Amino acid sequence: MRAKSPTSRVRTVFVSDVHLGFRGCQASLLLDFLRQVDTERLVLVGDIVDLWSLRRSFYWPSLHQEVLREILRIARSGTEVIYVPGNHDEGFRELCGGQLEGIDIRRDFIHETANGERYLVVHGDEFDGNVKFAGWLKWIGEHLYDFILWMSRSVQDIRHRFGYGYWSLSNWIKDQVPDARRYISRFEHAAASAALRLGLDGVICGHIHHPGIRNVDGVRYCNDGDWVENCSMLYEDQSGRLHVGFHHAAADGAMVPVLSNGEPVPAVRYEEAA
Ligand SMILES: [Mn+2]
Repeated sequence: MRAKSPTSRVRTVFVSDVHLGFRGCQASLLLDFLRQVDTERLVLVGDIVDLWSLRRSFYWPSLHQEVLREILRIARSGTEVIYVPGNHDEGFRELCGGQLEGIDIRRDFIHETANGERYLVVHGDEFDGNVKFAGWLKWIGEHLYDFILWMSRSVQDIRHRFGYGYWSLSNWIKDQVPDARRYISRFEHAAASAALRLGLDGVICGHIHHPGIRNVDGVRYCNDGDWVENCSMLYEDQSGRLHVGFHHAAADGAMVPVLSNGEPVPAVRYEEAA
């Protein structure tokens, strides 16, 4: 049941990179989050449905259908829902400018916070062209990245079985491999420069499955992460401040998910932006 108290209500929630139709999607955690969250505006920042994965092998469990149903229910219940399709759900970009079941579909848009700051909201694959990332990541490409995510989940399952905490192979690779770090940093600069060109205060995007809020080149770079590994979102509180949040559920105390820094994650955790 939703707790509809004015104190728990947030102004905006941004989620992306859900990848419905992909085995790695953490649909049950997302469903749990969507059922609890009370927001005036919900922004879906792309890669909500993974059409690439569906084309490779059709996978559509009822839990994934349930996530779509919950989003439609949120839209009907008076929350403004905006959908910015990404590259994995590029097929929906044809519908940009229109409405579907009360959901506004946009290629990108400018979000104004309660304190008057203006942010470019865009999925982020647009910045790949500006990112001349060398060797490693270019070589592994999209398919191998999917494989790494799958490996990461398998490692996680094994660790879970043996009583170890949450650990993400994919996040570990992103932290360890210099090329991956360089790729992320170039992506952040490309995104920041788009905001700078438009004279905005910042940019809100997803795409690289790496949540965080940072000051980059004098603007605010905000990434809402994903629901494959991080189960993260951005949210704007009533005063207009943006935060990164993580949603993890501990199953019967057997597994307490932790962040990459080793801190335990409560059932719902809203992390203050660094
Ligand atoms: Mn993407």
